[in-house]
Amino acid sequence: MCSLRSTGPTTVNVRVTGLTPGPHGFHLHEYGDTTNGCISTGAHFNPTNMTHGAPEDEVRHAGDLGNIVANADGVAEATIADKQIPLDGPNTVIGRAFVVHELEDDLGKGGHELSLTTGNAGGRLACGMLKSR
Ligand SMILES: [Cu+2]
Ligand SMILES: [Zn+2]
Repeated sequence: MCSLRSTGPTTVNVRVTGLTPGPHGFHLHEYGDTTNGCISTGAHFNPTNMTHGAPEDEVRHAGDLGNIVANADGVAEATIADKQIPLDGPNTVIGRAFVVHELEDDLGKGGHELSLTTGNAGGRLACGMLKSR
């Protein structure tokens, strides 16, 4: 059976523990590959060849999901609904990976040399592959 999904948003329920309190960049990266840890997940998923931005921006990577914010106990919980991360079709999230970063994602507006590629979000703390259902 094959199923096609319309262009409605995909909802991601996030819960990450053990973080430092505060914002952490959260992205969908290109590859669902953790052979060498989170570095193997490649760059931000970017099928339309855009620069890095905020989830609400017109110009953004499809994988740019902004920041998740950890509370004083180091727990970040979020529900993210986004139209650029479909479950089916050529730009599917399946086979890719979510990555949580060390630092806050500046959403492309920080003026740092990495702002327009990674949001200057620092190292990769955790990642998780998306396998097909
Ligand atoms: Cu990332
Ligand atoms: Zn990006």
